[in-house]
Amino acid sequence: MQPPTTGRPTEVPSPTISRRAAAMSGFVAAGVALAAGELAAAAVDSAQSPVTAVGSEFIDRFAARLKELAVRLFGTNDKKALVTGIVVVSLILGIVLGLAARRRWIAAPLGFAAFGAVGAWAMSTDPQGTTSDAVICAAAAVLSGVAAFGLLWRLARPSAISIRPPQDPSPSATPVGTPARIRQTIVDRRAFLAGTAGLAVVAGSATAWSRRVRSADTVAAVRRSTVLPRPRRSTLPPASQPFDAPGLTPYVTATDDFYRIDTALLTPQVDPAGWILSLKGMVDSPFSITYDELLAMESVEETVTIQCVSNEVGGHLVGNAVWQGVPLSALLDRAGVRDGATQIVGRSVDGFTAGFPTAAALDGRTALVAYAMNGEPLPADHGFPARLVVSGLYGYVSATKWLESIELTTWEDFDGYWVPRGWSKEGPIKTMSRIDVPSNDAELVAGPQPIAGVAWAPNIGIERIEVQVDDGGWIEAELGRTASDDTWVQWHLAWDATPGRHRIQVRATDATGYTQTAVRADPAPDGATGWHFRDVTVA
Ligand SMILES: Nc1nc2c(c(=O)[nH]1)N[C@H]1C(S)=C(S)[C@@H](COP(=O)(O)O)O[C@H]1N2
Ligand SMILES: [Mo]
Repeated sequence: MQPPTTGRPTEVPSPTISRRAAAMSGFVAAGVALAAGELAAAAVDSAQSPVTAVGSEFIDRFAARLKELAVRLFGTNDKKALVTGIVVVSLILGIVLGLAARRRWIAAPLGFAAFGAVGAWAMSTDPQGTTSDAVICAAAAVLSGVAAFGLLWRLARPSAISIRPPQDPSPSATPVGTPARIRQTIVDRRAFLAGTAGLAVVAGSATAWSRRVRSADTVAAVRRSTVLPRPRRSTLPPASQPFDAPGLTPYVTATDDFYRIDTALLTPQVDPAGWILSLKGMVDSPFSITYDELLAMESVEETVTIQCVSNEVGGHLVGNAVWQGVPLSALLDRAGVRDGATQIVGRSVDGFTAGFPTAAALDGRTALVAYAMNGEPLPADHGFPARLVVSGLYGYVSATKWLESIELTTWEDFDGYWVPRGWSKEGPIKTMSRIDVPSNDAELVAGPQPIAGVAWAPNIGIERIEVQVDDGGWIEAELGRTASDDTWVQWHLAWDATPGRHRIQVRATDATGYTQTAVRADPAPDGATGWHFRDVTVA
């Protein structure tokens, strides 16, 4: 407590708030502000809140530029970590504002306003945010934050009261000259604690409720009631495979097991009722179609393996699914591609873009505006209501999810999302093979042991798989059946395992006659290379 500096000796010391109470007030008020922002976002049914908009901005602006981080960034856990980071930083800033308010109270409301401005700016510039939603959410956050701060500040401020000195029962103990009444400052600690706890609980429940509302898979219900049309043609997986080995990747990847890669902090929940797909740019007759119109068009079902450029040798960012959709060429024919339109750019509702050569859509390969995966409408995570699937191209240059427009432009005029972030403009999938069985560091018994895995060169096809154990010769493996050259192939080799430590390597040769290079390269900037190997011990 500060000693009185001026005035009469009996004056009450100027009421100051303890550092701890000030920090606590700022911390809780920041939490209230964040919660109010989430609540407002849920109330106006905005795809972004101030927090997620700042997170999305962060992804687009900084993190993606660090290639190493970018490879991992897309994992869902990292997205949670990013949101947690933003919340923690905000709460710390709240503490700083609380402490600053001890010197100049106005610092707190000004700080909250600045805070809100950042959130509003991020939301209004986000492809999934609107300026009006941004203003509503930021205003709710700032007003609630300042109100909560003001309330806690009042509760924390010592109040001056005058009390009667305690009456000591033994008269001799009463010093001479004790005044009849003294003035003291007290802090009602109970009220302050009740205030902080109450606000913290309210903020916590509001956040929890808003998060549930905002992350709800609203697409799930629509998907259930969607009846898929019958495709004109189906290139379906073979009914059976010639071999199986425990641990071998299934030929068709179950939708739930399919890898997921995207920059979206929250999976876009696109209501097909309000969705249209536009074909525009360098075309003779631009047009837009609704979800029902897309489903009414003649469709095909194709089995296609797609892969992420970030996949490491031996990695699992690759999957094979049966995709149903409208051939991209049918939509392009209807629009009439102009001469010189050398690039097709898919744009997502979340602002993501991917561009690939127009030639890829017209050279006869499988290129679809897909709306179904493995016999069901696309799940939200995989791009509902529609996405692109182009055989032979990495996802980052082709497979735009939550597709909103297809724009024809020139190769030079536009770079997709990942290109300015250091990834190659062209992204043909590199011929690749992977060992699934045995697992790394497996301990095997001597005798017959399966060596098996998958290999892929979508749009080209795999010609031959060879396996090498230690320094032995390359032995050709048996290949499984495929739906087409758009998919991976399972391979298998019966190995007579001999005791000792062994290194097993695999390499694929594709239908062009190209054999995978042994040269190890990282995924950046245009896909990993090298032979996958497994080290095992045989006893
Ligand atoms: N809208 C959008 N579409 C996107 C992406 C994205 O970040 N946003 N990522 C692309 C990348 S890098 C890949 S590898 C594939 C992955 O598709 P999947 O998640 O269905 O496996 O989606 C592509 N489509
Ligand atoms: Mo990717």
